[in-house]
Amino acid sequence: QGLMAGKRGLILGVANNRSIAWGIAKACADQGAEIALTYQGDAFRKRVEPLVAELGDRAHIAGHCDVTDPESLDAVFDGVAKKWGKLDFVVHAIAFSDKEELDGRYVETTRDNFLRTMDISVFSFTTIAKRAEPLMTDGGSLLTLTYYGAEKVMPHYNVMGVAKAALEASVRYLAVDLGGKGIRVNAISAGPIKTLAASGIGDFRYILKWNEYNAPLKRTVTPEEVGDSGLYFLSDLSRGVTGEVHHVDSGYHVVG
Ligand code: 0WD
Repeated sequence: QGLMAGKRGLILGVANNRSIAWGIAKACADQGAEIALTYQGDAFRKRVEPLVAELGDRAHIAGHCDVTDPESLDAVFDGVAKKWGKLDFVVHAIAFSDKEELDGRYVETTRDNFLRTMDISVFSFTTIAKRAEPLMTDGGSLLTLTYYGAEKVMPHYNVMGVAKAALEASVRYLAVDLGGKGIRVNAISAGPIKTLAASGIGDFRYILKWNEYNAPLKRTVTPEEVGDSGLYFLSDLSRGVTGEVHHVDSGYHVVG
């Protein structure tokens, strides 16, 4: 029963119960999807296990996955192939940059952190799409998370803004590559939400307040709201939509 009945999907990037990926996982499970979640290392395993238990038999853990370690990605996709034999959707909610460089000037970015940020936050989506493609035998939906700092200069977002611009371009190229197989590729550009990843961004509380005062809806968004919009992209409701970057930001992008 539900919009996601019969659909099976892999969700990467749940760190805790405030993660955007968790908002999406709940929305999909509520509509009947079966979900596999990954965690990054043992520290996150303890956080993710009780969340998976909350979803009952709708969810299971697909294992440890660090996107900088291709073997861990292979293991996760092998596991999914063995258990399900196919895949209907994948959510990529992963990004990383050195906290020291999410403050001050973009021009100071080091080569090491630039490459690492691009690897974890951009290339990972492409390599995940490549691994998902052979499993999406009835078509499918791939979804990633981006931020307005890709389009406009936002304070302290720095190298992550450059990475998100590349991620949004990847969405368009992947949409063309995979469209012939009925695989759709989209991104949600979420407004600022207080999560673990966001806590690394300098002056984040100020950014939240700024959005609250200036966004048309006069408030910030929640992981549940991003989850409900995610449901649209992962379900057949959006079957005619691909290559899209959709803002779920209380409308901030029309004024910012
Ligand atoms: O305001 C926000 N929170 C926004 C977040 C606004 C707009 C977009 N986003 C994006 C983020 O850039 C990211 O792509 O949403 C996505 C999800 O982020 P989140 O929900 O805000 O953050 P969080 O709950 O921390 O989940 C991101 C997780 C990591 O957590 P940490 O706290 O360690 O950064 O991504 C995972 C990790 O669990 N992650 C990795 N997973 C596998 N391999 C890796 C890696 N190498 N690095 C980070």
